Amino acid sequence: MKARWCLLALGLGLGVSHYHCRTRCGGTSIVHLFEWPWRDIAEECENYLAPNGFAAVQISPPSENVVVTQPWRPWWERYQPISYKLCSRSGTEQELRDMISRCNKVGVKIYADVVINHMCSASAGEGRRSTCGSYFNAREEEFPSVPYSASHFNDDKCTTASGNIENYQDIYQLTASAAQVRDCRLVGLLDLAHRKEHVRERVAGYMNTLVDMGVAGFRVDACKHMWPEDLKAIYGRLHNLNTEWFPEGSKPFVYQEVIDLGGEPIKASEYSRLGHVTEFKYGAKLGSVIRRWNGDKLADLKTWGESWGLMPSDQALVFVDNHDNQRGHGAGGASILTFWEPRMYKMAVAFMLAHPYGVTRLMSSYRWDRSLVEGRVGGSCQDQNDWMGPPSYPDGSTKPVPINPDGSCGEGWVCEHRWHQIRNMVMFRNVAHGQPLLNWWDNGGNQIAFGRGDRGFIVINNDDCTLDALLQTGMPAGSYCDVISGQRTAAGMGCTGKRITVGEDGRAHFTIKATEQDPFVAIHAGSKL
Ligand code: QV4
Ligand code: CA
Repeated sequence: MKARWCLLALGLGLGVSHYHCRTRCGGTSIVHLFEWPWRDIAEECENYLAPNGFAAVQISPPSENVVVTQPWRPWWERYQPISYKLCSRSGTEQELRDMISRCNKVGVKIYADVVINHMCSASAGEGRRSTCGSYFNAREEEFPSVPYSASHFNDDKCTTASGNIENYQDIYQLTASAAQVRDCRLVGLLDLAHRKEHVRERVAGYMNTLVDMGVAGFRVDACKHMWPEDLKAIYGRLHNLNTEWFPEGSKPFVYQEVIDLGGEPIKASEYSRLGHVTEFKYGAKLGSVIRRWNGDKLADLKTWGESWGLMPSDQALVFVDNHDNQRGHGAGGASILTFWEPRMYKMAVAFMLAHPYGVTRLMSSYRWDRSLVEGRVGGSCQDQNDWMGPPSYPDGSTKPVPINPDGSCGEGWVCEHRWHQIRNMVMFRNVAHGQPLLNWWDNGGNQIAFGRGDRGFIVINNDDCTLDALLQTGMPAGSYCDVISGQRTAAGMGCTGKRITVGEDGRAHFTIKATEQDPFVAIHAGSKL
C-alpha cells in the first residue's frame, strides 16, 4: 500500500538559549506506584527510579483502613481510614520507614497520599476489620485509636436530607452548594470537622509523623470537600522536612486533589495559594486531542496551557490519567487515555513530558479483569470490575512486583513507568528542565514538533499519512539517538534506534510513517552520540 503524504511545511525557528543544568539534572517527574508494597518501592527506588532520573514516588495511603471484602478486597478500601496507624496492605510501619529512608538515600522523594477529609463509610459497621486491627464503630462514629468520636464529625453542619453530598452544582445557591460539598458526606464517608482544634491537631500530627519519617510532601485527597481555611490551618502546623535528607528549612511539597472541570461552584483556584492543585482538565483535553475527537488536532496544542482554560503552570500537577479516572471513578470522562490503549497513551505521555507546563505525574498501574461489559455511569465509562484490588493472594495480601529479565513487570503489574518510551521521556524532561518551548512546527493537522531551548526536540505524527520534514531543532549540530525507537548504548557511541543528524544550521530531517508502532521521535542533549 502506498503511503499518503501530508502537506509539508517548514518551520524556521530562531533563538537558542544557553541554560544548562548546573551540576546534574535533578528529577522532575513523580510516579504513582499505585498499591505497590513498600518493600518493592524501596527496591524500585534503588534499582530503577534513581538511575533513570525519577524525582519522586506517590505512595498509596499509608494509614490504617477498613478491610472490605466483597468477596475480594477493592483498592478503594484504602480511602476509608480507621486510624492514623501505619499498617496497610502495602506493609508494616517498619517497612514504610525503611522504604522512605532507602528512597531518600538515593535521592528519590516520597509523597504520601493522605486521606484526611473523612474516615470510613457510615455503613462500615463495627469491630476490628481494619488493617492494624484497631476497633471502630462507624454507626456511633467511634475511632478510639485516633481518638475521634461523634463530636469530631460534621453531622451538625450538613443540611442535606440524606447527610450525603447531593448536589455539586446548584448554581442558584452557590454558597449552600459549596457548603454541602464540604460539610456533608462524600458517598457516605464520615466527614471530619476540621474547624475543631482536636481534629486539626490529629490530622497535622499524622502528617508530621510522616514528615519526620522523611516524606517530602503530600497528595492531599478530596480537597474539594474541605474548606481552604481549614487546610491552611493544618498545613501551617506542618514541620519542616527531615534535615537528615533535606536542606534546613524545607517545607513539604503539597498537591491537592480538586477535580475542577468547570461548571461547579468550587474552583481549583481557591486552593492554589495553599499549594499545587491537580489539573484534571489536562488529561481530559489532551485525551480528546490525541483521539482526534470533535475535530481536535495536535496542531491546536501550539497554545497548550492557560489559554486552554488550564490553571497557571506553576500551580498545576498534571497527569494523563490517575487511579480513579483510568477505571471510571472520579471525573475526566471517556476521553481519558490509559495503558489499555498503549499507542495513544505513550503519545500523550510523551507530549506531557516534553511540554514545559506543570509538574508531571506518571501513573503506574495493575491490570484488572475487563471481561465484563463496560457500563455508562454518570456520563463516563465505568468498568464493572472497577473495584478490583491489586494482584493479590487468596488471603488478600498484595503480591510482590516481580521484574522480568527484559525489565517489564509480571503478575499483572503494568509498570507504565518502565516502558522504555516513557522512561526515556522522563530523562528528556530533566535534561530540558527550565528551557523555553521553541521552534514549534505543525502541518495544520496532526503532525507537530517543538523544542526545548537547545536541549531537546520532539516530533509527533498522529496523522494517517507519513511525516517527512526538514525541521529547525534548535539543537547543536551532531548525531543524536532517538530515545523512542531505541536509545544510546551504555558506551555512548551506539544507538539502538533511529539516528537523527542535526546540521550546522540546527536543522534535521525527520520521517515518521503513520503506521509505526510509536509514531514519534525525540532527541535530547543526553542522547547525542
Ligand atoms: C456507596 C454509595 C453511597 C452510599 C454509601 C454508603 O455510592 O451513595 O452513601 O455506599 O452506604 C466506595 C464505593 C461507594 C460507596 C463508598 C462508601 O465505591 O460506592 O458508597 O465506598 O461505602 C475512592 C473510590 C470510591 C470509594 C471511596 C471510599 O473512588 O468509589 O467509595 O474511595 O472507599 C469525587 C471527589 C474526589 C474523589 C472522586 C472519586 O471530589 O475527591 O470523587 N477522589 C478521591 C480519591 C478516590 C477516593 C476518594 C477521593 C475518597 O482519588 O480514589 O474514592 O477518599 O469527584
Ligand atoms: Ca468534608
